[in-house]
Amino acid sequence: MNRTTLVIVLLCAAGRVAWASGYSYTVTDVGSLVVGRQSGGYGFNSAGEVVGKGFVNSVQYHAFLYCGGTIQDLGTLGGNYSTANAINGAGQVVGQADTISGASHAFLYSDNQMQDIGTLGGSGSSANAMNGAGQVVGQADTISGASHAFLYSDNHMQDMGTLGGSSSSAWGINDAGQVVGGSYTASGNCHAFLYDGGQMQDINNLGGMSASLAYGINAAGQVVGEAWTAIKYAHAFLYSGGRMQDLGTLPGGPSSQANGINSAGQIVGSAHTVSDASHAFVYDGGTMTDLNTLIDPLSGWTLQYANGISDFGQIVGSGINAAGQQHAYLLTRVVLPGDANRDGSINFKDYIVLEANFGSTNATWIQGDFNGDGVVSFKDYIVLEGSFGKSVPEPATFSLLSLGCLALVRGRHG
Ligand SMILES: [Ca+2]
Ligand SMILES: [Ca+2]
Repeated sequence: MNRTTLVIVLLCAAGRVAWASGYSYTVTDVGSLVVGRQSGGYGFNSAGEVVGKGFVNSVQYHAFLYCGGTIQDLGTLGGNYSTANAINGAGQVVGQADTISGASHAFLYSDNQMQDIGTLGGSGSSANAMNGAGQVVGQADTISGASHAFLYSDNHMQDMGTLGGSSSSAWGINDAGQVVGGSYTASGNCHAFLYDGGQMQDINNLGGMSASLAYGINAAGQVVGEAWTAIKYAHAFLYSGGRMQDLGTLPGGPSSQANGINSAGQIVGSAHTVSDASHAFVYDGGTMTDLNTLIDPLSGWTLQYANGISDFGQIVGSGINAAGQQHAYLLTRVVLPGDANRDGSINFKDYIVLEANFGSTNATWIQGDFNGDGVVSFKDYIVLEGSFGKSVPEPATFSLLSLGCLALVRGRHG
């Protein structure tokens, strides 16, 4: 078959009925520390290492680190409980763990050692996020007993202050050192903040929203979180370019919260459905989609919470698996054979990529080497032809129904 013939074949393929049976993500069960016990996934890095907490008996839970199919108990600071909230590219883990005295303290786990990073003079602290440079943020009790957002760097815990009220907490930090969280104001409302260059800025400017909390920030300084309306339901928000935008809810659901955003601006979180279930969502291109519609329904999973999304499109969270147990999960985007530009559709854009690189050696997927033999050849055309016209499922149609009566969602983790 010469190339002209192939173009004709592809044109004919394009006229066929669109492929409709694919799924956008595969689900990896992170497992549990003890067989039959629950786990939750709260953070991960680009290497696919996942951290969270797993029950070790009916009441106690420990921080875990999952890597390549193996799950490791990170222990505690001497007490009964610990939770890991974030891991960076260097494999450093942060969270909070009980000490022998029963106080919960922020920890930094590095080189197989869990280190107590202390408090701001009070009894307790917790670490919620960390960036690539190892800077840690969270909240810690002060000498006066108030809980303040902190920034921990170079073995020093700094009090970030508040927006004028009694307490604050920090939930996200990017590699530029910008920090987001929530703080009480002098008038007693909790407002999302962006901390940049030593200044804590109130970013609660969404019309009609009386309170807000920020949970995540990407490299471009875009912030996500949740904001409460006058009718006491939280909605996921995106703060970008000085403006806070309501991201809405799943169709018919009353509430949502956004937990993570990657450098491409894709957002994940959780939202209540019309039937009062908590479902993980991805927000991309202006649409909020229930992640449960983007996995194989035969997997048996119900994805309840999504806590982070990587620049590669991997998602970490917690849900109910086919055995009925709540486990941490890792979602990996399915790349369709022939999708050279990875936009979820196999069409002439991919053909043009392959055409441009035809005959190249030491080639990669994005250059058109779909069969992995290193050469862009007719074998790759055949792969492309076999998928031509296919695409991942379209996001569910967004519709607004009457609001249900549901409890307020609070806190980042499910
Ligand atoms: Ca494509
Ligand atoms: Ca090839």
